[in-house]
Amino acid sequence: DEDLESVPLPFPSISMSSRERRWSDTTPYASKKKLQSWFQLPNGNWELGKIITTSGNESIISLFDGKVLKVKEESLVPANPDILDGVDDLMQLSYLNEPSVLFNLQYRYNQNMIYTKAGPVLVAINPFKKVPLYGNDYIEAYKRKAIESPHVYAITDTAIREMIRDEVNQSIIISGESGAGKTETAKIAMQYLAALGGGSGIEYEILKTNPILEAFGNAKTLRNDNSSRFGKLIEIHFSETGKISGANIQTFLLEKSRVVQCNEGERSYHIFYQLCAGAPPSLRGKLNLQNAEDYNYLRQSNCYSITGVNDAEEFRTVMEALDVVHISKEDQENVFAMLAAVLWLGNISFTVIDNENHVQAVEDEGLFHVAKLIGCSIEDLKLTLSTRKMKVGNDNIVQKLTLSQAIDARDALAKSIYACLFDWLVEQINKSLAVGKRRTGRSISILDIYGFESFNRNSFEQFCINYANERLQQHFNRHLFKLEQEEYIQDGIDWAKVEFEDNQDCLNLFEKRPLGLLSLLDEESTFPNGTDLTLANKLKQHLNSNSCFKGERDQAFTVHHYAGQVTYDTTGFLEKNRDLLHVDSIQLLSSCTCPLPQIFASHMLTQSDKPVVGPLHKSGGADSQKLSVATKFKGQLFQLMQRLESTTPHFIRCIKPNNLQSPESYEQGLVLQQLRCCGVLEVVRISRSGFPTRMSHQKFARRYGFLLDNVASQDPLSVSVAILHQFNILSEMYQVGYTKLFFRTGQIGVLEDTRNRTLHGILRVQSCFRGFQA
Ligand code: AOV
Ligand code: MG
Repeated sequence: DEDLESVPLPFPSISMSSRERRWSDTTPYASKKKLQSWFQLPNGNWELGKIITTSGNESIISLFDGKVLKVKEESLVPANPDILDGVDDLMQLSYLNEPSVLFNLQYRYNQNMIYTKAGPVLVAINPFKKVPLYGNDYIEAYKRKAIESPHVYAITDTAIREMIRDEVNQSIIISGESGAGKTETAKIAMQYLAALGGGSGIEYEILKTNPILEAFGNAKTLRNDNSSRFGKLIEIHFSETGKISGANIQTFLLEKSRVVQCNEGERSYHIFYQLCAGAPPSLRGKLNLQNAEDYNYLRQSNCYSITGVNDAEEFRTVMEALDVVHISKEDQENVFAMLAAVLWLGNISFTVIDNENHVQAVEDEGLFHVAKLIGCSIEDLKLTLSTRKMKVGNDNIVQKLTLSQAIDARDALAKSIYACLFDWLVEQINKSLAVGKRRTGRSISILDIYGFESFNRNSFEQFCINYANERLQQHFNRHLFKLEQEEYIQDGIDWAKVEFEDNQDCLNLFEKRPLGLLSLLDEESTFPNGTDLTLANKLKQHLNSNSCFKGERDQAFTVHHYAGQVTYDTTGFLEKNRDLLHVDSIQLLSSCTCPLPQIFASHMLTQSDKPVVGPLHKSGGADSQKLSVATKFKGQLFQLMQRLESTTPHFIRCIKPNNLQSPESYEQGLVLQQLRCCGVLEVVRISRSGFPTRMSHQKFARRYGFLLDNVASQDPLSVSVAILHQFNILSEMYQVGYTKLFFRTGQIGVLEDTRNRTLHGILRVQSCFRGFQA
């Protein structure tokens, strides 16, 4: 241990850029004897050992299982002294390197301490089991600050306090790969907000939006049994007294292809299985509901249930929740009718009617039930699914469809109905949660989007999801690295620059015009003769020199994302990006006697960005012109980022310890890869080497000036300096900038405590005094 005393704190390295070396501290230390050290085993895992002797550039180390090895000095990485085992902020580690961080997180994880701070960021490792960290007792303890251990509650508490103190809106931004725990974390944060800001009853409604949106927007994937297939920003508003006054939910790009198609072992949206399993007999009768196995759309993936989940029970929870958010029984029944209609659509089949392979929908129970459920005639439905009205010159003609065209028309209708239903539900929920007239404009937003995904086969959906994650990563980088560095430089502060993995190049690959992925995709989508193959060739032709891009065989391409390489298969890209619904289908919906299809049709028409070319009145042939899916999504993401920019962000990074959704295993390699790619370790480094807390001279003087024994000057800078001196804040713990004071982590805490104690004292004296007067 004496040896350790003499080891200097490693100083941030300035120019190590290679990924592998970024986190190995380079402090020469191995000449010290008996030091604990990490040694990397051939399988990549790290093991702790003690250095026995060192000669030349070779060391003899003994591992804890008794093995003694001769190793190259550079293969050793310094370990921290035992006293630092399991520290709750990685910033406290003397040696900041990958094995030390991994070990620290694992040490805590093994004791159910799934939360650890990495400087300003909260790291949450998915326990995949119930951990005793939640509920009213814990909420109360965090509220009273009786517990200091890192937690979602603690970060949410900070957000509330800063919202009140600084009068600035806050955001809690949760990121991580698919299955890492974002949605659960978002719910835990909402729970805390509801407990602290509750009282009006609206908080209960807000919590009940979760089972509804999860039923309609989550599904079982190969990565996560409850995977979010949409992005969500919930903005929770507060009144002047700090009570919740309402909320607003914005959703992003629901994966609608899942309604008509999903992979082996995955499921469609939960609500379909819940409805089939849990609908009460009267509803079953009205909707002619069958078992999930009887519907083609649900049958194709060969997966109907999720271990540990009772769909029937979940259905009751959803129905109750719909009541709570004031969706009338009548509307609820309409919603279920739409779901049943979607399911029956998938059962509609076609027969060939001529020798040109044209088809017609078969008049079987599928066709019959759909017509009944949406409220149209069987004949109209049959025509819509089997023909397309065209305008050739001045003539209106009716074109018959081939089998694949008819199936596309049918599936497009099913997807549209479902996506419209989802949007409509969110709209109803927002009406119910609407912030009253007494809005203060103060809010805390929680962002929970679909996490980074990489499957064996990746399609348009993964392309969009991973693009969104790329944007979010940029926001994270901007706040924690770029802005930080810029602010230091602007204010004349001297500090060591930390290298971080900037993902700007990858974003450029997506967004650059005219030669970026999105532009080229849109261009090809507007060409009548464009196909997924011509798209792939075009991408390869224009982007092959881009270092984030690689053309692949067949019609595939690879993108180097911040979180790893993903190969996308362009099959289906154009169709999904165009996302066209036949005018005939919109026309059918608008003529239905049921209220929801009518609403959907009018939405589709008003949402198209250019007027529809004579579809409804004249029998024109054009499909409704609208923005492509990718472009619309990009616009949404830009808007989202703008909204987040105006808030103070609080970041939570969710990590999954294994790919099996299992509580038992902690795979070092997997955790490390996530820590590396999302820059958690750089954040620690920057926080440790930097001055994360800052306050303008004015604000600092105003806030703590009254604590001064002697006030010699009114000038904010002089007052600030006097405060720093009176409280003996060590000079290496702060820097005085041109406009602001910069503090190392934890320094402002001392002053805040004194301030609170003093204020408390003053209040007590005042109330004693009043009591005395009375
Ligand atoms: P995600 O939101 O990050 O994935 P979830 O929040 O759905 O991931 O978490 C996946 C599963 O992990 C949950 O269903 C729980 O079983 C478990 N889990 C996560 N956090 C906790 C926790 N704090 N305590 C207990 N179990 C937990 V995705 O939506 O797929 O990107 O698109
Ligand atoms: Mg999720």
